[in-house]
Amino acid sequence: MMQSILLAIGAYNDWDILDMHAGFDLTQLASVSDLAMVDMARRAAVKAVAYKGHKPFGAAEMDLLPALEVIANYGVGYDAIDVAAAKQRGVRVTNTPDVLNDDVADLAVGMLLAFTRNMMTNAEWLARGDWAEKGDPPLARKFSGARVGIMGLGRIGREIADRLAAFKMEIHYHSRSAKDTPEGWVWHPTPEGLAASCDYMVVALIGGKQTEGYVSRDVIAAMGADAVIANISRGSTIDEEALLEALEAKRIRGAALDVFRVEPQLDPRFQKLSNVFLQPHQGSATIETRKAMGALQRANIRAHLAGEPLLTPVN
Ligand code: 8YV
Repeated sequence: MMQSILLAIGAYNDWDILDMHAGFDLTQLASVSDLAMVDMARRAAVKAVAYKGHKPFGAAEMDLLPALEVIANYGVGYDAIDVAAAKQRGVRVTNTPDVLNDDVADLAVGMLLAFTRNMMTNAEWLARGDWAEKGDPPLARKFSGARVGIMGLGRIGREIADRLAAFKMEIHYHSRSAKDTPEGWVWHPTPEGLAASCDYMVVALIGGKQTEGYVSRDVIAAMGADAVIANISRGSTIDEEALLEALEAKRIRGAALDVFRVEPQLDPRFQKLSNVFLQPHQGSATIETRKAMGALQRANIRAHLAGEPLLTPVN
């Protein structure tokens, strides 16, 4: 019988590679776009893919792997993977939920604080010697006690809201239906209603087609002139053109963004703005969490190959 091969696609950390080498007959590929370059006989023996990346992994890619049984995604968001195409081919898909909730929530709060307390410009002020030369920098804005709106109160959204409740903030949220929350949290049935009701709006939606442009031009228009938007979900959830226009025209106070419609070549208009705090998709990027994500990804693959139930299945 042909030995089954694990195909690891993407830029992995050394600890992941070492573990995969120890446990599997491993083939590595930098990007899913290089799939056709893998020797056909080797491709035909691939049962499992460990996928790390945001490029589309669709029907065409799956068809290059005729023995494929499982795609284990490194990340909670699996919008890059065409789950319907996988289902059609009897391919199971897994992701890495929960292990990254704390990190993503920490970053959301950190970005909002960094933005609203001018931490980046203040650090630059100090580094340039302006403190001694010019005195104190311009005053920042207060964060604690403000109204925050969470767009999408899933597992990550909830972690963000719990943290912000400790900042004495008034918690508003929008999701399809009202959730079981602590007393006083306000549910908004429409995204526009949420946008109109908060000083800070954090987008924590799931990615993919169903939320494409969910934070629409109308939602952005409903935000107050003093409001700030943060996004730690996917760039696709926001109408990016409408957001850029609002930021350029200073129709809203600002944005704290970890994700963009195109990554890593984000729209250069973002880099020209002074009313933003930008991060290069760092939500889950800590050593501890990345180790946990890799471990969960491999645990799913091992479970599948052993005929055991998947730990965190998507389909
Ligand atoms: C990425 C993420 O997986 O979990 C997600 O959905 O977006 C991230 O954790 C990470 O950037 C590796 O590609």
